[in-house]
Amino acid sequence: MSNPDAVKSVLRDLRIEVPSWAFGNSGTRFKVFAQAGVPRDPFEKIADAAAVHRFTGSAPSVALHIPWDRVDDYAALAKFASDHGIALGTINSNTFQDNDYMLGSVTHPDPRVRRKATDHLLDCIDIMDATGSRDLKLWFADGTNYPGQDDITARQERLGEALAEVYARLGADQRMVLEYKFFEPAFYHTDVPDWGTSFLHCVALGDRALVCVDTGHHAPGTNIEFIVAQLLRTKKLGAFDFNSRFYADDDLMVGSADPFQLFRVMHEVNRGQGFAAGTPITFMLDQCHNIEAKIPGQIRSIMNVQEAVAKALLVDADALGTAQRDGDVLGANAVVMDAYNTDVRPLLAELRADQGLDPDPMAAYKRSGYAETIAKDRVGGAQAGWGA
Ligand code: RM4
Ligand code: MN
Repeated sequence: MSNPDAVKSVLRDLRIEVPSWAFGNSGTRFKVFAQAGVPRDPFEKIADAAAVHRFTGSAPSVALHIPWDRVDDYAALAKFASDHGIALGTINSNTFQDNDYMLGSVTHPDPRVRRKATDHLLDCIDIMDATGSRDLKLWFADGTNYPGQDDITARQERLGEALAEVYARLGADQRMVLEYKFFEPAFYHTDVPDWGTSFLHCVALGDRALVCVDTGHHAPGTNIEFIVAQLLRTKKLGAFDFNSRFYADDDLMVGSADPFQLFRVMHEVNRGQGFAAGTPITFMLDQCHNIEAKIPGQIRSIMNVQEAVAKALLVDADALGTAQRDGDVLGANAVVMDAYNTDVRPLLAELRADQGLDPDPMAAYKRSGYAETIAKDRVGGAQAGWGA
């Protein structure tokens, strides 16, 4: 697809979900830097997510993290979101911040702890019923630090049992997306370290269990686009958690560390029909803004995703196919590089103008005074962060 109208029409329908935790304070284990105007409760996080949508037109839903976003009445929270022009999206579970989980959650050797962790996942589905969310996102911090610490195989069996119980509880329109991460917080072995492990469990569960690719959860040099292509051809790609990394799970703004990698990923998504109407893929950001302002950090990230998608859509599929069939190595590579090296910013500015948006979302946000208003209004109370 190299026609600009077709590119615009895909971009108009592209929906990128933002994470509620991106609006709270975050940092490293060395220091969390508090910022003025940070939300003090889930409602204020939703208001900030709605601001990102107002300026980008591309972020109509916000993912929640339980228990960080626990409220008494989830239907009321969903109503608050819809009054602000957005919806509640993926429910992210948390089985990593309780003392009981020191040796694992659903893979823990003690059945009492496994029960507690599984019950939390079931509670998350109750919340999805109230919010109207489609996806339950599972990320397990489970693993061991020392050889021999626990039985790796037994832990896989325990994981499979817990997942089967949770899967059986899903409603007909609900799905489970299973994230993998190669290390951290466990250092010797991780129970869901790679796409293959996630894939095996999802295949065993059924059609509504799908793999989530968090771009930051790979070893340096991993060919992430290959994983994406493989999951697309086997119909097991359910979601992305987008972010950038230089070293570990840095959770930096997507497209900031390696925009070319993001483009290569988007090229495979496009090749695998991942942007087609009714796509099964949830495109989500999973980021933290430790030192930069959070709302514009999210706006910039959405723009980075849009740029990578636009460039991927500009790849001339016919020319590429011809060059590939002819064994024209340099020609095929040139087709891909021509698309990547196109400046798509004017096209995106035009699209925003067509949509009645400001062509420059960053400048429009700055001018809007929203940052000053929340800094003035949100005084007192406890600012949100990981764990609140
Ligand atoms: C994990 C993982 C999850 C996210 C948490 C906050 O590393 O990426 O998706 O919910 O961090
Ligand atoms: Mn993630």
